[in-house]
Amino acid sequence: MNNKLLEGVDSPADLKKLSVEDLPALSQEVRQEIIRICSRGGLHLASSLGTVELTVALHYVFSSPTDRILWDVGHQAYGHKILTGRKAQMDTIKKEGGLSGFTKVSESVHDAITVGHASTSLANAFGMALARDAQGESFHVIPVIGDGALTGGMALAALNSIGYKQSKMLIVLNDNDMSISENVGAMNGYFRTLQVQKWFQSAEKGGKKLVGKLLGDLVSRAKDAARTFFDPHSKNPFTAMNLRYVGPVDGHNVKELVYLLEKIKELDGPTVLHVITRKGKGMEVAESNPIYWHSPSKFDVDSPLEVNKKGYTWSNAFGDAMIEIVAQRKDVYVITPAMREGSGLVEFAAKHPERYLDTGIAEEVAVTAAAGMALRGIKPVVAIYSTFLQRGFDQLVHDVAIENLNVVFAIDRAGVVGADGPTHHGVFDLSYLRLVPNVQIAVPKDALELRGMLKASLEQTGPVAIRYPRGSVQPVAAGEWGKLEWGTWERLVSGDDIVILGTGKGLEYALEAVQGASNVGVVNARFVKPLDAVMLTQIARSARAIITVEDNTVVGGFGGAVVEFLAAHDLKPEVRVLGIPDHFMDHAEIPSLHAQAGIDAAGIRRTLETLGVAFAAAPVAAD
Ligand code: HTL
Ligand code: MG
Repeated sequence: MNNKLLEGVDSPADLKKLSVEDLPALSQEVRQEIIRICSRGGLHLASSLGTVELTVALHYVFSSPTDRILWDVGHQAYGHKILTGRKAQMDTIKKEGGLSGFTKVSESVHDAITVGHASTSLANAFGMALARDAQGESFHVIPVIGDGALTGGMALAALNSIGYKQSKMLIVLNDNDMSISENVGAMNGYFRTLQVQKWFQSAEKGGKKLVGKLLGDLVSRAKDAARTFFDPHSKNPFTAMNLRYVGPVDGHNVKELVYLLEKIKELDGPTVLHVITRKGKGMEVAESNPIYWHSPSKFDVDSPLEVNKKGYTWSNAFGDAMIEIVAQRKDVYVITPAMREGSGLVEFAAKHPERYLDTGIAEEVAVTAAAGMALRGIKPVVAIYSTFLQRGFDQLVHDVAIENLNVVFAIDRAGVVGADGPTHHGVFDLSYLRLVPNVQIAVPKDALELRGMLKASLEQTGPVAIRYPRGSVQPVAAGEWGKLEWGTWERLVSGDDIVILGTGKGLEYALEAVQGASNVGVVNARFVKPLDAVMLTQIARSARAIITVEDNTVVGGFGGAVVEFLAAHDLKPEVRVLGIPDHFMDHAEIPSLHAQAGIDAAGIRRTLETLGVAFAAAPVAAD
């Protein structure tokens, strides 16, 4: 592919040297480049394909870095990275040491915010606009938010403040009628009733004047009727909040977008530009299955195919268990905040729509709706990623834990998650859950234990969190639930000079680490709260040293719980706490992050050596 236009573009300033007539061709080059980069697999393809023309138009009309373009979530910003001087590094995206998969302030002056979680762009833009006005500056603030991200409470609450303060900004609503799954919600339903204003395309010819005049009229606050433009409805959710509304317009007509943006740029106060785009635009397979192509596996650019990427995962084990549980008891309800695919719930949602709720990207609603269900006799299971439950923390405390409601949290992607990096690592949940009274925390070592814990959690009083990592796990036959004694730990390797207490991934590594060591025990510390006080006391009385291993921050996590317990009971073995260090770990492959943290087998062995453990030489293979 000959990237003759793109070759000359190393910054938005270079882009502005092109003629408007060149922009469709440039967009095609950017699009082909995104496809090429994403063919490596594991990258956010479809979202970035959908924003190509929008990206080109925004950078053509506005002047980054003076003007601030804020990409919500940041997963659709590959084109933005390409056009803002990072073209040559794009092949490093999401690799260790390479570019982030999202926008990141420390990565480029053109990245206005550091993101990964959805729905933050509007409040951030609001703050920037207020700061600008407070300091007498005049740059433009342009948050770009997807229809999925707009389902988040934070985004909606920010609109309320923006409409109230009337700060000048341009909110671009990038509406492709998709989140990762099909988008949900009443507002999304309303958007579908709107038609793209085709007649606008005639602006290129004779209509330009008229459009210019009508946009001009929008400036006039007195003319209420002119406050919505293009929208056939006189009121919509935005105008109701005192935001000027323009749209919906075709998000793939780059020349039209440029024309429109240039006009809107002159308007004061807050304006919403509703842009209709197609997720996966320009790549046939991605347009027809944007769910798969949201983040596809490796593919061939010339003949892109879908492949089953991950084998059997912890998420699948959870989803399969829930299908069986719902068949056995009718009082269970599964809730996901917009993560049906990632949480292993595709089949569940299809089989049990009457027991399934997708709240959109609204973790707070997911948790508090679960509280409401629990108050009325339903057993809710909130399927949620560790990193996204951070959004639901107050709801967990205030709405669930105080009344000791039996809400089950199935916490997926616990631990470091790899290439998505610090915004997505789930390394705080053991700490932030452990400090909440009434919450019990379980960490399964395998799929059978997960199933047993899920089943038993529905019989508990009070909230239960079950956390498991990203990645694959051995499947278990349907009907198998194991024999779990709730609240107890399990000795897996005997030895009492030094005992390693491992949770989850940490346990897996501990089992590997003790090979060839003598008198080092390994315990499956599968309950982090409450701890197995009986077994821990026994161990602490006999062992010279205890090592705790967890895929969670060392601050206030499982190791912290053990140390607190020992101090409270005046038990004094030496203790080493291994876990994720107290700094934000960058993106890298999971094993590499575990090695950096020193919780992999080699790291545990090094710790054992500092405690004087010698390892038998590895057996030499006979020829
Ligand atoms: N919850 C929160 C708070 N943040 C994120 N990022 C997610 C969940 C997971 N997530 C994404 S991208 C995405 C979700 C739900 C869909 C966003 O839809 P939107 O954009 O319409 O805003 P689109 O893909 O262009 O259609 C990631 O983690 C990357
Ligand atoms: Mg969308």
